[in-house]
Amino acid sequence: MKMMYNASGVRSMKKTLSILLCFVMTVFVLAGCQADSGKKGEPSLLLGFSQIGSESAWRLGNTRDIEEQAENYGVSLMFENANQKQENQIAAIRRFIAYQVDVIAFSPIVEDGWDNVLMEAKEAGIPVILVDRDISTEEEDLTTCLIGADFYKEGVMAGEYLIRKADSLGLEHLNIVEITGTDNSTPMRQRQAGFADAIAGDERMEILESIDGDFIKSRGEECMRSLLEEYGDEIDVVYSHNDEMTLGALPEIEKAGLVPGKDIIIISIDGGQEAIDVLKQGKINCVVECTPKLGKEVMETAIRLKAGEKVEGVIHPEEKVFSDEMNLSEIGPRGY
Ligand code: GYE
Repeated sequence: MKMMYNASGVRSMKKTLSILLCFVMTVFVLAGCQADSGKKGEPSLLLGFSQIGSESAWRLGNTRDIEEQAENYGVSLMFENANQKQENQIAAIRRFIAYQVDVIAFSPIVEDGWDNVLMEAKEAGIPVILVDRDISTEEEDLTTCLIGADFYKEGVMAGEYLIRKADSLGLEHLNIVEITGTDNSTPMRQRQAGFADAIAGDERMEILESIDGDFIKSRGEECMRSLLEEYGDEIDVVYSHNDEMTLGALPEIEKAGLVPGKDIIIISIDGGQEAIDVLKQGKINCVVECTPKLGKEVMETAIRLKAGEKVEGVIHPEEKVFSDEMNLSEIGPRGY
C-alpha cells in the first residue's frame, strides 16, 4: 500500500513537475516572441535596405531616418551602402535574396537596368519597396510600391516661384542655367520636366543650358565654373536640382565678382540645414523642400507586406517652398 502510495505520489509529482515545466517553457516562448516583436506589437521582420550612397546631406539624413525608424518599429535592418554604383546595389539585392530577408527596400540610383535582379526577388517571393526614386520597366509586379517625393511637383514649384519673382522684379527676360542631378535618375528627370512645364508658357524665360552635376557638390562647382566661362554675367538664374550642387556653385559665382541672390536668382531643392542658413543670408532665393524622412512609411509598409496586406501604390510626403517671399525666421531646425 505504502509502495503503491509512493508510486502514485511520485507519478503525481512528475505530473505536477511536467505541468510546471510546460508553463515555464510557454512563458519563455512568449517572452521570446515579445522580445522579437516591434515596439508597436508588430511581428518581427528582417528588412534588406540598399542605399545609393552618401552624396548629400539629404542622403545622410535619409540613411539616419531609415536606421532610427527601423529601431523604433523593432525591424531588423540589413543596410548596404552602394557608394553611387548601380552594380553594388544589384549585388546587395542579390545578397538580401540569398539571405531570405522578409522584405527588400532600395533607392534606385537610376531608373533603368533592374529587371533581372527584381525578377529574382519576385521568384523568391520577396516583396520589394521602392524608396525615394522610381524605376522604369516593362515587367509587371516587380515592386509593390514607391515611397518618395513628387519630384515633378517640386520642379513645378521651383518654376512657379521664378515666375512670381520675375513679376515682382518687373524683369523682361531671364537667362536660366540648370544644374541637373544624376542622369537617368527620377529626381533629375522629373525636376527638369516640372520646371520646364511650369515656365513653358512664359516668354520671358529662356533656358541657356542644362548641365549634369550628378547631385554632387564638387560637380556643382565645376558646372558653375564652366557656365560662367561660357555665359558670364548673362546668367540671370541658376536652377539647381539639389542643395549640394547649389552650395558648390555659390563660391564660383562670388569668385566671378557676382552676388548670388542679387545678381543671379538662385533656386535649389532639398531644404537641408546648410542651404536654409544660406537662404537666410540672402545668397539663395528659393529652396523647394524635399524631405528625406521616409523611414516611418517604409517600416509601416514593410510590416503590412509581411502580414500579406495590400499597400498603396505611391506614397508622396507633403512638401513646402521656402523663399525670400516669406518670413524666414519662421523656419525651424531642419534635422538634415
Ligand atoms: O535631392 C539629392 C540626393 O533622390 C531626392 O538625391 C533624392 C535626391 C536629393 O542626393 O540631394
